[in-house]
Amino acid sequence: MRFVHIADLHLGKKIKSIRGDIELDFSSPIKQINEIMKEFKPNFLFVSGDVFHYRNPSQDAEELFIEFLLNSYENVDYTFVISGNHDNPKKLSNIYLFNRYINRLSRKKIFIYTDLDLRKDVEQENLKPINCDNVDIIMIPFIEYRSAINAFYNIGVEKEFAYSFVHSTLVSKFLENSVNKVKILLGHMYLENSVLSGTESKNFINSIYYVKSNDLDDRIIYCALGHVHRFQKVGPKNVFYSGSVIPLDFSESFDHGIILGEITDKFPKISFEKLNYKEFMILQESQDLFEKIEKNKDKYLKVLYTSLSSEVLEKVIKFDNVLKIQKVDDNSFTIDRKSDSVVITDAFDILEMYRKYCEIEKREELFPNLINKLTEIEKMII
Ligand SMILES: [Mn+2]
Repeated sequence: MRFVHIADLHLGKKIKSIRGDIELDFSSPIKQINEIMKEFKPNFLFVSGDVFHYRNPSQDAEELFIEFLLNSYENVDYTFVISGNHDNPKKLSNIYLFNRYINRLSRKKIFIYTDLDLRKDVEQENLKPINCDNVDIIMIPFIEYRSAINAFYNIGVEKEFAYSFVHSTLVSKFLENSVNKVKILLGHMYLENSVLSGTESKNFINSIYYVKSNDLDDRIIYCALGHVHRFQKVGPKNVFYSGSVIPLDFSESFDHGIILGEITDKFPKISFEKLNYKEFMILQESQDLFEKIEKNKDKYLKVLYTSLSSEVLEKVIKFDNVLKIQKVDDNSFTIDRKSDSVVITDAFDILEMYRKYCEIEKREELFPNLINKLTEIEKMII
């Protein structure tokens, strides 16, 4: 049995730049994935969440995804899609309406499963894997912390373990109804010990969202994960993030692509296929800055400087490939990403979460006025 595992497409994502919003090119990577599938002929395609970047994706982004799904009808027997934290579950369900109809007419199938579906199945005690050609597929879309905790409010597990516990409970419920030996899990989650990239949503990659590797059942022979944007295997088991299919901003200067897998006798063999895409590159102020900008016409550039004159800067921003310029303090050009993955200790503390958001995203402090208002509101709720 052969499969393709992709995740974190973030279709429609735009980059803020000195010349306005730049739309990333997704049609080329999608085309490449289609071509790979045509050649590799997988039985299964796994899309592990974050299909769209914005909750209300553009018409173009939506069209691209629908075309991608139609293409997978040609090249793949079974396609599975789960929702990620970026996805609007309603949007994905609506796209699924068409596929549900086509599914009835075709031997080939497409399944889209969102957190709303999961919630419904939990309520109706109807958690069971989808069985295709003697393979059991378990799907766990991204679950928001609060709804995870609400679903299992009386579990009596400490807060920091609760989220992981909810996942292990769900997996074992699914497994109770699993009959086939080959069990595959699709999930959109932040696994403990995974190595982050720079573009995951800060609100969903803190320690309360940790899922422990041990909570992923040993009987699952391949975990196709999404959420962390860097391709990697986590731990000794066959737990893989395929990473985002293309770099999503300047913090992702490592290889991006998709996973091809083949399972014989319960042992998955995995290979990583890098795609061709436009790269992001950070240039530092130097004597040969203009040559470097010229030489990297095919990349998106960000220029860091300490002391360039405004005349030089004006010349710099005339180059189409320069998306950002940034003045950095002192002579160290190091950008500290560590401070960006600040641990948010209490997900119930809205004020604290918003403060962190402002600190990380906007790099500014909260207005005292807002603090007072929010505190008032909180008091009303409690
Ligand atoms: Mn993502």
